[in-house]
Amino acid sequence: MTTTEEENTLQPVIIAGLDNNDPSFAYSMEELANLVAANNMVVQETLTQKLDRPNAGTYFGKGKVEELAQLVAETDIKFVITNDELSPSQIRNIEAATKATVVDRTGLILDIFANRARSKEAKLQVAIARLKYQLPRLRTSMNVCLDQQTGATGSGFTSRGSGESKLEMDRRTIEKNIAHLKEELEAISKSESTRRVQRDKAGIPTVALVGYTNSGKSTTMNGLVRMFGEGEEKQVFEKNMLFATLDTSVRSLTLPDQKQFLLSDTVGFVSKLPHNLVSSFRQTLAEAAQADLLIQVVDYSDPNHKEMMATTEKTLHEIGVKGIPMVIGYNKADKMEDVVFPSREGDNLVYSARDEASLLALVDIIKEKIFTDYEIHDLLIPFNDGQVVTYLNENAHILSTDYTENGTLLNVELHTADAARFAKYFAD
Ligand SMILES: Nc1nc2c(ncn2[C@@H]2O[C@H](COP(=O)(O)OP(=O)(O)OP(=O)(O)O)[C@@H](O)[C@H]2O)c(=O)[nH]1
Ligand SMILES: [Mg+2]
Repeated sequence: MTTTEEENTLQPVIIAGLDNNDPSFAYSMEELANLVAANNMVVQETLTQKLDRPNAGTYFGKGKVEELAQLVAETDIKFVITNDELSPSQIRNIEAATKATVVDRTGLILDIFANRARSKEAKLQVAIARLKYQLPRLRTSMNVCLDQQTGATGSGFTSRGSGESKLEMDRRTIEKNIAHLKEELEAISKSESTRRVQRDKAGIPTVALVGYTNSGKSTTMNGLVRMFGEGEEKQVFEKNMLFATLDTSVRSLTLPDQKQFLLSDTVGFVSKLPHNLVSSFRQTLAEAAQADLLIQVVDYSDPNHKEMMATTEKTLHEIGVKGIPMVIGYNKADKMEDVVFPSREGDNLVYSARDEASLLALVDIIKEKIFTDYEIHDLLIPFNDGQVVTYLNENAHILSTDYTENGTLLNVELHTADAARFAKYFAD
């Protein structure tokens, strides 16, 4: 199918937003258009209005609502997507005036997440967020949010109509469902957090990849796993789509000098990420909150990358991630002209996740940041204590080996704990 044919089968929508002089307004409308595309719809018309604050009843001013109604009538487009989250009555009022289905930014993002969720945990998290979003909206466009979409190829929202009565649930049922889903999620999360505690105990440092959606987190993870994974061929899902990955995956990496760390890939961010989603995904995002180091992956080739970085910082703040050292990885440098990579700028790196030299440079930075408690010593180990040499070969970085008449002389970089343990062999 050619692109144009594909576009013809996509659900056409109008996107509409209020410009309250926020300098990032144009960017947020662009982002909204990308979210629309991610939900298999296509923006056919764009309507904006300069207004300091939204009208309490109709979001837009009266004249603009009329203009929107006229546009809907002329174009026969069935969906209007707004750039902000609206109140239930605002949605109702615009729907009444335009006869179109109004979906706000939050509803749209929830829909994309619902389509993308694969693991049980992600599905539960999204389901809870959707039900919470729906509670105050019971009498409005509830079935837009309730319909389980059939798959990523489904075009746009399932429209209202025939299924409406079937889908009518009362508030109590929804509340009961939320409670039930939360219990299920908690059961899964409990085992997750136990696993996390066990890892912490093992003292293995953890590094989390964070950043805007589609910036290349999973590609970076897969590259590093290919190079340093421990027989873990398992690659995470990477794709040119928003919110490709909703699950946190953790992989163990061992570097040639035996140093080991855990790398996690986390859900991507977008601006105005719905509050309910953030709270639902808190457990998933805990991986970032408990990391020793964050690598913020940025799509350097995107002209909006500065806004995306601001969005990432804001979201991290919202989910309570603070005080963790962060390195910025300016990714996709291969897509840019005249940019030399890998190139290091302080602790940050301009790189490409598809380039091995880049990934090695990234590993160098990670090493400097997380392996701070290592020391280099000369150790003279009597031949009788051969098991110590074996241990160090497996758990430390041997820089040189000499066989003297008194035993094996090693120049070795080892963990502080091991240094204390083998201090009696020190020869320096
Ligand atoms: N040219 C180029 N493309 C890249 C690079 N890194 C990632 N990509 C592409 O960018 C797209 C998104 O990459 P992902 O790794 O899935 O991005 P992500 O940050 O995990 O995205 P989400 O899971 O959606 O948050 C994919 O099509 C990748 O192949 C790079 O260094 N260069
Ligand atoms: Mg990903």
